[in-house]
Amino acid sequence: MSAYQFPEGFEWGTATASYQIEGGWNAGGKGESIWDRFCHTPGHIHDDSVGDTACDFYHRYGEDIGILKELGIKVYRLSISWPRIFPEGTGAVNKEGIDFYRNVLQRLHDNGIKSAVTMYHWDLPQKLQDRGGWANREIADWFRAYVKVLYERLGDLVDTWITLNEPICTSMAGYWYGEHAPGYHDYSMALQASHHLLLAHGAAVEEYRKTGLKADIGITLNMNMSYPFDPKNRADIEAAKRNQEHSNNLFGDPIFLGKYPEELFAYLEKRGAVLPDIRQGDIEIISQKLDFFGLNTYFTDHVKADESRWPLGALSLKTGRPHTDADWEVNPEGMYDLLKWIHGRYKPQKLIITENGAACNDWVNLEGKVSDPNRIDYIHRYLIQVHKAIGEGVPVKGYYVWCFCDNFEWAWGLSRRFGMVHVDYATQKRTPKESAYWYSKVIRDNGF
Ligand code: GCO
Repeated sequence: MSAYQFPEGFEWGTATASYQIEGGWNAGGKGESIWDRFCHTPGHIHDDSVGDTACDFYHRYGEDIGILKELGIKVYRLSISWPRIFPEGTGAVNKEGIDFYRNVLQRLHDNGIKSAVTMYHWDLPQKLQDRGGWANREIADWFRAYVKVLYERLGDLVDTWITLNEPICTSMAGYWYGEHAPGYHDYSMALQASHHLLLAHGAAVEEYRKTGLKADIGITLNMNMSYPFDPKNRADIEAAKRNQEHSNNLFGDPIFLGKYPEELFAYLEKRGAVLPDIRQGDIEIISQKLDFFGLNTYFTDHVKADESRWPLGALSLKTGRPHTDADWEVNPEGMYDLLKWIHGRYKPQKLIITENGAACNDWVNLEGKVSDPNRIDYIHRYLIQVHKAIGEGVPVKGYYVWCFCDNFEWAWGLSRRFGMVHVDYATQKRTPKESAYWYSKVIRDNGF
């Protein structure tokens, strides 16, 4: 028996996303995505890299699934590239795209690995961006038509469905701070896009329930705790509350409580933001019952009140705690606090941690190995907190490490390594890091 034993059947997994690993950006009939366009336009990516080839998963999935199998991974989370299925966003289905994902899913199945499929992990067809993307309300219908095809053509091979990944990043990073595709800087547009993302999510759930498919369906939200920088300062306490409502409740409340956070909306309006156009019936579509809550979490925020920060009046500051190579604070207790907070507020019947992990400055050493003790320590510490929360009744049923392999980290390009498997981008050679072997043993022992 391990000192930290996890419940029987705990789903140990690892996650990836299409644009970050697949490459083959114009192979097999795939259409252009907003990330192709964004990366091909100079000035957007930290190291000037592009995701054209990434980890070449498009051609090397067989090898990667072999490594997953060797490590004993129980669940593999991957995403579907919308423009691989619909090169034009809507209209004709690209059969080669369907075949590619069927082959991947079949291979996982044959190796006894369960699949968790995200239907949208940020690579929108460029053709739909040309029509306004997430700022256009019609996108809920475009998404509905796309997911219907996924249910029909892949449904027999998928074990878990995830509608959207981190919709707040799609809206805020894409339409407000412009760090992500399509790179706009308009807060009110970002709020409107958030509402359309929620509508699209609801449309996907509604469509799914008509299919009779038995797999679970949920959504992946990224959340984190916001603590006041000075816990005795009234203004900091309020700024932390606003910050947390913005990062957690903006999406969590409408989905799980059927209402938008009113106080936050009142504050935003007072500050001059234009609130989204919410129509009759929208909230009902958005708040349908889900089978699980998918959580991505990495760090915590320490928030100081700062009027000059528009619109939230909140500034996140460092506190002297350790940081990963992504410059994200290592704060495992934040995982425990967050799980308790989600459980208390939303009471999901089932929770899966669909992403957690660390970027580290790894390289292959003289012996051909990759030693990554900080990643092991990070995962170890966070899992201790997950275990504690489970012990107190939080129904966490699975944990997926982000990421299976090093990959294209969005605006950071190839400069941040999150993988348990090292990728040499020049040769595409894979080298499992020490963390991969460590995690493999955790899976075998169902604990540590
Ligand atoms: C996200 C995405 C992943 C990231 C990971 C590390 O959270 O941004 O889901 O695609 O790569 O989180 O930043």
